[in-house]
Amino acid sequence: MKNGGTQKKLNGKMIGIILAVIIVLVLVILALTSKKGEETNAPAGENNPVAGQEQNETGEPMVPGEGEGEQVNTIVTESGQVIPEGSIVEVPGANPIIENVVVTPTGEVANNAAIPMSPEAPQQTAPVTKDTLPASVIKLDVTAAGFNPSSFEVKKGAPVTFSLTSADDITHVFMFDSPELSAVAIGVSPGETRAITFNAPATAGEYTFRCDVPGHAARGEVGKMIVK
Ligand SMILES: [Cu+2]
Repeated sequence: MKNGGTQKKLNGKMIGIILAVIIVLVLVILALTSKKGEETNAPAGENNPVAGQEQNETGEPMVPGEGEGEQVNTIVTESGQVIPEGSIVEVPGANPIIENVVVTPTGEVANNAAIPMSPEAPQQTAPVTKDTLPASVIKLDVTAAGFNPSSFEVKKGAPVTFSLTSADDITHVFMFDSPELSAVAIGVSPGETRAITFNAPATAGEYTFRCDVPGHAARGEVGKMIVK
Protein backbone atom coordinates (compact mmCIF):
# COMPACT_ATOMS: atom_id res chain seq x y z
CA MET A 1 0.00 0.00 0.00
CA LYS A 2 2.94 2.25 0.59
CA ASN A 3 3.84 1.83 -3.12
CA GLY A 4 0.27 2.65 -4.18
CA GLY A 5 0.37 5.82 -2.12
CA THR A 6 3.67 6.83 -3.71
CA GLN A 7 2.21 6.08 -7.15
CA LYS A 8 -0.79 8.29 -6.45
CA LYS A 9 1.45 11.02 -5.14
CA LEU A 10 3.62 10.73 -8.27
CA ASN A 11 0.60 10.81 -10.55
CA GLY A 12 -0.63 13.89 -8.75
CA LYS A 13 2.81 15.47 -9.07
CA MET A 14 2.95 14.63 -12.80
CA ILE A 15 -0.46 16.20 -13.41
CA GLY A 16 0.68 19.24 -11.46
CA ILE A 17 3.83 19.53 -13.57
CA ILE A 18 1.90 19.11 -16.82
CA LEU A 19 -0.60 21.77 -15.76
CA ALA A 20 2.24 24.08 -14.80
CA VAL A 21 3.92 23.54 -18.16
CA ILE A 22 0.66 24.25 -19.99
CA ILE A 23 0.09 27.41 -17.97
CA VAL A 24 3.64 28.55 -18.64
CA LEU A 25 3.20 27.86 -22.36
CA VAL A 26 -0.06 29.80 -22.45
CA LEU A 27 1.59 32.69 -20.62
CA VAL A 28 4.54 32.65 -23.04
CA ILE A 29 2.21 32.64 -26.06
CA LEU A 30 0.17 35.50 -24.58
CA ALA A 31 3.33 37.42 -23.82
CA LEU A 32 4.69 36.93 -27.35
CA THR A 33 1.37 37.90 -28.94
CA SER A 34 1.06 41.10 -26.94
CA LYS A 35 4.72 41.95 -27.58
CA LYS A 36 4.20 41.63 -31.33
CA GLY A 37 1.17 43.89 -31.03
CA GLU A 38 3.23 46.53 -29.24
CA GLU A 39 6.00 46.38 -31.82
CA THR A 40 3.62 47.20 -34.64
CA ASN A 41 3.43 50.67 -33.18
CA ALA A 42 7.01 50.85 -31.95
CA PRO A 43 9.97 51.86 -34.13
CA ALA A 44 11.12 48.83 -36.10
CA GLY A 45 13.82 46.72 -34.53
CA GLU A 46 14.11 48.69 -31.31
CA ASN A 47 14.07 45.70 -28.98
CA ASN A 48 14.04 42.80 -31.39
CA PRO A 49 16.01 43.20 -34.58
CA VAL A 50 14.55 40.04 -36.13
CA ALA A 51 10.97 41.11 -35.53
CA GLY A 52 11.91 44.56 -36.85
CA GLN A 53 13.22 43.09 -40.09
CA GLU A 54 10.07 41.05 -40.57
CA GLN A 55 8.04 44.15 -40.13
CA ASN A 56 10.04 45.97 -42.79
CA GLU A 57 9.37 43.21 -45.27
CA THR A 58 5.75 42.37 -44.50
CA GLY A 59 4.43 45.37 -42.62
CA GLU A 60 3.16 48.69 -43.87
CA PRO A 61 4.85 50.17 -46.95
CA MET A 62 8.06 51.97 -46.02
CA VAL A 63 8.49 55.67 -46.67
CA PRO A 64 9.92 56.24 -50.18
CA GLY A 65 13.63 56.79 -50.00
CA GLU A 66 14.15 54.22 -47.25
CA GLY A 67 15.35 50.67 -47.55
CA GLU A 68 16.98 48.70 -50.34
CA GLY A 69 15.04 50.19 -53.25
CA GLU A 70 16.99 53.48 -52.98
CA GLN A 71 14.04 55.31 -54.45
CA VAL A 72 14.63 59.04 -54.71
CA ASN A 73 12.07 61.76 -54.96
CA THR A 74 12.07 63.07 -58.49
CA ILE A 75 10.76 66.12 -60.26
CA VAL A 76 10.04 66.75 -63.93
CA THR A 77 11.82 69.67 -65.58
CA GLU A 78 10.26 72.07 -68.08
CA SER A 79 11.76 70.00 -70.88
CA GLY A 80 10.10 66.87 -69.49
CA GLN A 81 13.25 65.38 -67.99
CA VAL A 82 12.93 63.35 -64.77
CA ILE A 83 15.63 64.34 -62.29
CA PRO A 84 16.17 63.86 -58.53
CA GLU A 85 14.63 66.58 -56.40
CA GLY A 86 17.21 69.24 -55.58
CA SER A 87 19.43 68.54 -58.59
CA ILE A 88 20.23 70.84 -61.50
CA VAL A 89 20.81 70.22 -65.20
CA GLU A 90 23.24 72.36 -67.18
CA VAL A 91 21.89 71.39 -70.60
CA PRO A 92 18.43 69.83 -71.03
CA GLY A 93 18.85 66.09 -71.44
CA ALA A 94 22.25 65.97 -69.76
CA ASN A 95 22.73 64.24 -66.41
CA PRO A 96 21.59 66.03 -63.26
CA ILE A 97 24.06 67.38 -60.73
CA ILE A 98 23.30 67.12 -57.05
CA GLU A 99 25.67 68.31 -54.30
CA ASN A 100 28.37 68.79 -56.93
CA VAL A 101 28.15 65.19 -58.16
CA VAL A 102 26.81 64.09 -61.53
CA VAL A 103 24.15 61.42 -61.04
CA THR A 104 21.70 59.33 -63.03
CA PRO A 105 17.96 60.09 -63.07
CA THR A 106 17.61 57.65 -60.18
CA GLY A 107 20.24 59.43 -58.10
CA GLU A 108 23.19 57.07 -58.44
CA VAL A 109 26.63 58.46 -59.28
CA ALA A 110 27.02 58.43 -63.07
CA ASN A 111 29.53 55.76 -64.09
CA ASN A 112 32.11 57.04 -66.57
CA ALA A 113 33.30 53.49 -67.28
CA ALA A 114 29.85 52.05 -68.07
CA ILE A 115 28.73 51.00 -71.52
CA PRO A 116 28.06 54.23 -73.45
CA MET A 117 24.39 55.28 -73.26
CA SER A 118 23.55 52.57 -70.70
CA PRO A 119 21.39 53.83 -67.80
CA GLU A 120 24.44 54.12 -65.49
CA ALA A 121 26.41 56.14 -68.03
CA PRO A 122 26.42 59.91 -68.49
CA GLN A 123 24.03 60.58 -71.39
CA GLN A 124 24.69 62.72 -74.43
CA THR A 125 21.88 65.17 -75.02
CA ALA A 126 19.61 65.38 -78.03
CA PRO A 127 20.78 67.95 -80.61
CA VAL A 128 20.85 71.44 -79.10
CA THR A 129 21.49 74.92 -80.42
CA LYS A 130 25.06 75.86 -79.60
CA ASP A 131 24.19 79.55 -79.06
CA THR A 132 21.76 78.68 -76.25
CA LEU A 133 24.33 76.79 -74.18
CA PRO A 134 25.39 78.41 -70.88
CA ALA A 135 28.82 80.04 -70.69
CA SER A 136 29.92 77.35 -68.23
CA VAL A 137 29.73 74.70 -70.95
CA ILE A 138 33.04 73.88 -72.64
CA LYS A 139 32.34 74.11 -76.36
CA LEU A 140 34.32 72.00 -78.80
CA ASP A 141 34.04 72.06 -82.57
CA VAL A 142 35.27 69.21 -84.68
CA THR A 143 36.02 69.13 -88.39
CA ALA A 144 38.33 67.17 -90.63
CA ALA A 145 40.99 69.64 -89.46
CA GLY A 146 40.67 68.50 -85.85
CA PHE A 147 39.14 69.65 -82.59
CA ASN A 148 38.88 73.32 -81.70
CA PRO A 149 39.95 73.86 -79.01
CA SER A 150 42.02 70.70 -78.97
CA SER A 151 42.51 70.82 -75.21
CA PHE A 152 40.56 72.00 -72.21
CA GLU A 153 41.07 72.12 -68.46
CA VAL A 154 38.81 70.80 -65.72
CA LYS A 155 38.99 70.46 -61.95
CA LYS A 156 39.53 66.94 -60.66
CA GLY A 157 36.34 65.30 -59.42
CA ALA A 158 34.19 68.26 -60.45
CA PRO A 159 31.12 68.09 -62.69
CA VAL A 160 32.02 68.94 -66.28
CA THR A 161 29.72 69.76 -69.17
CA PHE A 162 31.09 70.02 -72.66
CA SER A 163 29.46 70.20 -76.05
CA LEU A 164 30.62 68.91 -79.38
CA THR A 165 29.65 70.52 -82.67
CA SER A 166 30.26 68.94 -86.04
CA ALA A 167 31.34 72.08 -87.86
CA ASP A 168 31.58 70.43 -91.25
CA ASP A 169 29.46 68.04 -93.28
CA ILE A 170 30.79 64.91 -91.61
CA THR A 171 29.63 62.75 -88.70
CA HIS A 172 32.11 62.70 -85.81
CA VAL A 173 32.33 60.68 -82.61
CA PHE A 174 34.11 62.01 -79.52
CA MET A 175 35.70 59.34 -77.30
CA PHE A 176 38.36 59.32 -74.63
CA ASP A 177 41.24 56.85 -74.98
CA SER A 178 41.09 55.81 -71.30
CA PRO A 179 38.67 52.94 -70.51
CA GLU A 180 38.00 54.86 -67.29
CA LEU A 181 36.08 57.37 -69.44
CA SER A 182 34.61 55.00 -72.01
CA ALA A 183 31.04 56.17 -71.32
CA VAL A 184 31.87 59.84 -71.89
CA ALA A 185 31.18 59.91 -75.61
CA ILE A 186 29.28 62.07 -78.06
CA GLY A 187 28.31 61.38 -81.63
CA VAL A 188 27.24 64.26 -83.90
CA SER A 189 25.79 64.33 -87.40
CA PRO A 190 26.86 67.12 -89.79
CA GLY A 191 26.13 70.51 -88.26
CA GLU A 192 24.78 69.03 -85.03
CA THR A 193 25.68 70.02 -81.45
CA ARG A 194 25.21 67.74 -78.45
CA ALA A 195 26.43 67.98 -74.86
CA ILE A 196 27.28 65.67 -71.98
CA THR A 197 27.73 66.17 -68.23
CA PHE A 198 30.04 63.88 -66.25
CA ASN A 199 32.27 63.78 -63.19
CA ALA A 200 35.89 64.64 -64.02
CA PRO A 201 38.37 61.94 -62.96
CA ALA A 202 39.53 62.21 -59.36
CA THR A 203 43.14 61.85 -60.50
CA ALA A 204 44.95 64.80 -62.04
CA GLY A 205 46.58 64.25 -65.41
CA GLU A 206 46.07 64.44 -69.14
CA TYR A 207 43.27 62.39 -70.67
CA THR A 208 43.54 62.14 -74.43
CA PHE A 209 40.52 61.95 -76.68
CA ARG A 210 39.93 61.29 -80.35
CA CYS A 211 37.30 61.13 -83.02
CA ASP A 212 36.40 57.46 -83.22
CA VAL A 213 35.28 57.50 -86.85
CA PRO A 214 37.81 55.38 -88.80
CA GLY A 215 40.60 57.53 -90.21
CA HIS A 216 39.65 60.70 -88.32
CA ALA A 217 42.11 60.39 -85.44
CA ALA A 218 44.90 59.61 -87.89
CA ARG A 219 44.30 62.88 -89.73
CA GLY A 220 44.50 64.88 -86.52
CA GLU A 221 41.11 64.71 -84.80
CA VAL A 222 42.68 64.23 -81.37
CA GLY A 223 43.01 66.31 -78.23
CA LYS A 224 43.38 66.18 -74.47
CA MET A 225 41.50 67.05 -71.32
CA ILE A 226 43.78 68.36 -68.59
CA VAL A 227 42.57 67.46 -65.10
CA LYS A 228 44.02 69.66 -62.37
CU1 LIG B 1 35.72 62.90 -86.88
